[in-house]
Amino acid sequence: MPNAAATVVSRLRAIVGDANVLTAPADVEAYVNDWRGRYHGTTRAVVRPATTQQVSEVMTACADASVALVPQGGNTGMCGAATPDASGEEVVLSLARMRAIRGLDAANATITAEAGVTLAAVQEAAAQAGLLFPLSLGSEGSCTIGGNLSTNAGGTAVLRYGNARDLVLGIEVVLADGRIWNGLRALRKDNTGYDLKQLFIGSEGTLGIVTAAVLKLFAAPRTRVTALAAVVDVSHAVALLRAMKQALGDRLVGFELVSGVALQLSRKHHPDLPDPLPGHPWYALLQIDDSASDAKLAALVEGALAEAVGGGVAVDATIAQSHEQAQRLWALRDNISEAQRREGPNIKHDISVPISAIPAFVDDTAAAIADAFAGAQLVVFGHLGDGNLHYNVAAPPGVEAQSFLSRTRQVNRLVHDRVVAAGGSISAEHGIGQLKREELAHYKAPLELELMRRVKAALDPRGLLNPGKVL
Ligand code: FAD
Ligand code: 2HG
Ligand code: ZN
Repeated sequence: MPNAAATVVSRLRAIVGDANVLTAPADVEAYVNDWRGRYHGTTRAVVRPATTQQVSEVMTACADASVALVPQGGNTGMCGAATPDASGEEVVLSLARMRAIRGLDAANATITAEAGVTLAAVQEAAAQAGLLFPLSLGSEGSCTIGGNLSTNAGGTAVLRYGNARDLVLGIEVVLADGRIWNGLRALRKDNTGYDLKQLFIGSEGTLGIVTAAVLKLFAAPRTRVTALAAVVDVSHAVALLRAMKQALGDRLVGFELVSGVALQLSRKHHPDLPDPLPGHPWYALLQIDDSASDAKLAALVEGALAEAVGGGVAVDATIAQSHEQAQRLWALRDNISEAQRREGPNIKHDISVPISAIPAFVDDTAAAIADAFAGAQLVVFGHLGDGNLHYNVAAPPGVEAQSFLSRTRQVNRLVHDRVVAAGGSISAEHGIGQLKREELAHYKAPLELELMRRVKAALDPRGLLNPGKVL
C-alpha cells in the first residue's frame, strides 16, 4: 500500500481540482525560484486553493502525510523565504487564487482582503472609495497582502503610516493542524489578552497561513507634492529630513535617500528616465501629501526647500510639475532594485539604525569595505525617513561576481557588526528567510532565539510550516 506522502498529491487534487495542482517542471518553475535568482528549489507539487476552507483541507492533508508546506504569495521576497528546498518533498502553497476583496467599510475605514490580492489591487479598491491604503512598495503590482503581512513589509510610507503590522486590525489564519482561526476583527481597540495576530505578522509563513486580513484605511490625499533634493553627504540628508519634518509635520509621507551611484545605475537601465539635478553624490526624494484639497502645499514645500538650500542644508532642489513628472522621479527610485538585478549578483544588506547614527554608519562602513575589498561597488539607497538603508555591495570591476559572493560572510560581518554596534537591526523590512538565518543566529540574543523557538514549537510542533526559514 502506498504511504501517505506518496498519495498526498492525489488528495490535493481532490481538494482543489487537477488544474490547480501543478507538477510538470515547466509549470512549477516560476514557483521554485526566487525573484533575485539566488535560490532554486524543487517541489512535490504547487497547490493553488481558492478558499480558506480549501487551504485548511490542504494543510490537513499535508499534516496527515507529514509533508511540509511553503506558503507563497507574489514570490517577490528578497530572502528566499518562499522558495522550497532542494529535496523535492515540500509542497508549495500558492495563495494567488485567493484574490477576493470581501468588503470595504468606508465609515469604519477598513477593507477586508484575501491573502492573494495584490497590494496594488487593495490600493486601487481603497482609492475607488475615496480612501487610502498607504503601504507602498516597488513590487506592489505583484506582491500580495498575505506576503506583505507575513514579511511585515515596510516600503516608502513608513515614516508617516508605519509598517504592514501597523496597518492590520484583524487576520484569518489556517493553523499548522488545519484549523481556521477567524480573527477578522475590525476594531481599533481590543485588549482581550495577547495580540495573537501580531505573532503571525512577520513570521514568514513559519507559524500559520494567512488567508485574509482586515486592513486600516486613511483619508485619501487630495494634494501631493513630489520633490528631489541634492545634498553633499548623508549628514546633510539627515539635516534636511529634520528640517522637512519640522516644516511639514505629518504631511511628510516619504523621504528616500538615493546615492548618486544608485541613481545613475537606475538610469543606465532606464535611459529614458530624467536626471533633473545631475552630478551630485546624494539625493533625497520627498513625497508630501495633504488630504485637504485647498492646501497650499506646493508653496509650503517650495518655501521649506528654498530655506534648506539658502541655509546650506541642500545644494539644489526641484519639484515635479505634473503627475507624470512625479511618477518619473519615483521610477528613478523604484527601479534601482531591478537595475541591480540586471547588473548581476550583489550582497544585500537591509539594515536599520537610529536615524541620528546613519551618517557615521555610512562613512565608517564605506571605509571598512574599501580597506578590505578595494574597488567594491556600494549601491546605497533606502528609506532614510524611518532609518532603513539598503546597503548593497557588488564586486569590484573585473572581479567575477561569484567569487566575490564567496566572501559574503566576511562582507556581512563588516556591515552587520557596525549595524549592531550602532544599536541597529540586520533586517529592517525584508525578513530573514534562508538568506539571513545564519546572521540571525549570530546576532540575536540567545534568550530571544529561545523564545522564538518556543513560539514555533507551540504553533507548529511538527515543523511543517516553511521549515528551514527564519530559525
Ligand atoms: P512572497 O515572496 O511570496 O513570500 C514572502 C514570505 O511570506 C515567505 O516567507 C512566504 O512563505 C510568506 N507568505 C507569503 N504569503 C503568505 C501567506 N498568505 N501566509 C503565510 N505566509 C505567507 N519589501 C519591503 O518591505 N519594502 C520595499 O520597499 C520593497 N520593495 C521591493 C521592490 C521590488 C522591486 C521587489 C522585487 C521586492 C520588494 N520588496 C520590498 C520585497 C517584497 O516585495 C516584500 O517582502 C513583499 O511583502 C513580499 O510579498 P509576496 O506576496 O511577494 O510574498
Ligand atoms: C526597495 O526599497 C526594496 O527598493 C528593495 O526594499 C531593496 O533591492 C534592494 O536591496
Ligand atoms: Zn526597501
